[in-house]
Amino acid sequence: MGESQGGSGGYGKEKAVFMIRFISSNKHKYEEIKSMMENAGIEIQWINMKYEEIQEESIDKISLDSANKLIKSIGENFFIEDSGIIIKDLQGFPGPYSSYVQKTIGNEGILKLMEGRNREASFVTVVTYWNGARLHQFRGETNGTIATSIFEGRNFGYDPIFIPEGFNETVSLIPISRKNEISQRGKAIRSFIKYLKDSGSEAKRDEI
Ligand code: ITT
Repeated sequence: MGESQGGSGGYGKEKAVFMIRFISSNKHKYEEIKSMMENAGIEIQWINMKYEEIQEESIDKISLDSANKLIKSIGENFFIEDSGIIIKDLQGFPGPYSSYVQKTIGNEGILKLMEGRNREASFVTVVTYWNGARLHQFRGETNGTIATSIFEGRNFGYDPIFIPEGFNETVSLIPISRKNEISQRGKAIRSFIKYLKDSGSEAKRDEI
């Protein structure tokens, strides 16, 4: 298992009463999720590790497969999240390959591929949660367009080139609290929080 970092310290609006492990190698995801979940009174323990991902066209299926493989090694409740940017005029590319594409051709490469094309895109996040008995998935999607150049700001992945619907600037230039309100991750995490509250899961205090 990789390094882990608890979410102790100043809680958000409500005092944290429930702790869930979040498995990811991506610090930006952790920071966005931690802030949203702590505001709902749910504490996150970040397990900083890279897990295996199969090659598949569906982000939902990739996430389900990875979570299934993690159940044995993690043991107790945990969640992962998989995200991808889907560019319509590139037949959904990079989609499930978003991480690899970001590390290889990067945002510059995407802008080159976009020359002369329709710039509509959407960003998808799928959260897969193991509650100790079964897996649940929560999905969020945000539509937008690919900018014509890179706008440096908070340089998380595709944020410098993705303009959400209703905005005239890239996500990299939008305050993080505003990003959480409109982003694919924000939508998926809010459904996840609703499930935790509705199912009473967060009332069952986990041993920290
Ligand atoms: P995990 O360990 O959690 O899998 P990862 O970075 O490999 O981390 P993903 O495969 O889910 O995560 O993400 C695909 C890539 O999409 C990721 O590497 C980022 O470059 C990018 N990405 C994810 N969420 C993003 C967001 O909110 N804004 C911009 N880019 C994002």
